[in-house]
Amino acid sequence: MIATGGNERTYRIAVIPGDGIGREVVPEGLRVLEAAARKFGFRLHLDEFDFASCDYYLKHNKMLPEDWKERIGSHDAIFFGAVGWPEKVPDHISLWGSLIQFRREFDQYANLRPVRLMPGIPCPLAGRAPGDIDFFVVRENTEGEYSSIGGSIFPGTHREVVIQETIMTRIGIDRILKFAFELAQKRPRKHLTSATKSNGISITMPYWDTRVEEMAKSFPDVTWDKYHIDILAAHFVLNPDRFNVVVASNLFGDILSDLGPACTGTIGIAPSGNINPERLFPSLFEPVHGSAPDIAGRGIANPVAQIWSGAMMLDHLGETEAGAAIVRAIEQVLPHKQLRTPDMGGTANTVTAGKAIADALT
Ligand code: GGG
Repeated sequence: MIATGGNERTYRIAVIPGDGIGREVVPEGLRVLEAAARKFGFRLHLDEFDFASCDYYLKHNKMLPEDWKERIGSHDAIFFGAVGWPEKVPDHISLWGSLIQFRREFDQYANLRPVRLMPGIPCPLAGRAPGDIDFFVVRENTEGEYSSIGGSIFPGTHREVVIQETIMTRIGIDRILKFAFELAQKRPRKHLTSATKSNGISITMPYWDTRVEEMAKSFPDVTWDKYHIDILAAHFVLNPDRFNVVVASNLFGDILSDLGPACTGTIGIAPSGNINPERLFPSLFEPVHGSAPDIAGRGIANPVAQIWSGAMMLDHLGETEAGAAIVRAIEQVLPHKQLRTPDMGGTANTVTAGKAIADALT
């Protein structure tokens, strides 16, 4: 935060629209953030960057400039759109060259992903009303299955062998479990669910389970249970109302945090925070959805996930009232079909939906 004299608080935000619909939803996120800043008496100093996009890669043969850490590392937060355009750059190159660098180098080890049934959105599960589904997926964000350690032998022959390691460290598991237990402790139901696959993945996953048992001893007021990921996925669809905080490895957390919002009607509204809880580095806020090249440029992308990610960013920066007001504005707008985008059965375009939320801020 920059102290600007008087009572005014100024936050320096690195804005990275990225690819595809990221470039359409980020402006709507900024529209709402700026409306919130005016209303709640703080300022946003926005610096926009063109890197971490496939067009940048096509020009420079890399996703990020050499000095990217210096250029965004002292900002208060990063507001990110989406990355990936497989017809331009293979997905693993664009993802590993950008988002995963940010998560690792800025030690954003906690990926916080709310799943909530919002008013007005047709829920694919019968008999559920807003309030029934309201939980968080906490995804480990810096290790696990996303290791990039491995290799191949005999490439291109019938004897080809391809190996990729999973990394689980005691520090890495303990810190994400502590984050998740602390979150569960703050919520009324004080319950935590851990997802593994300890019968099939016989070394790393049972280790994760033992660390959960150990960590739980420090949180006697939090109840907890554990599931294998396969049956947990079934419960997400059949009984999503039973969850409160769900903690999982990098890959499992990524899958669950698409599945959860899909059970509430659309992943187009799902926000996320890639958090460095110690605040040694900027945290990054982005929609769970990707760049959706198939609908990019048509003006129909749902801006809600980006706008809600902005609310999470304000909450993280200490502007909790402004963050809560944005979520309320989203809840007020969504019941109106003419203000929702087509993925939610509505008729609005991206800009109309964004403006409606900015106007609804109270
Ligand atoms: N805003 C989300 C985004 O751009 N996602 C790209 C992606 O494929 N992410 C995979 C991941 O988070 O593991």
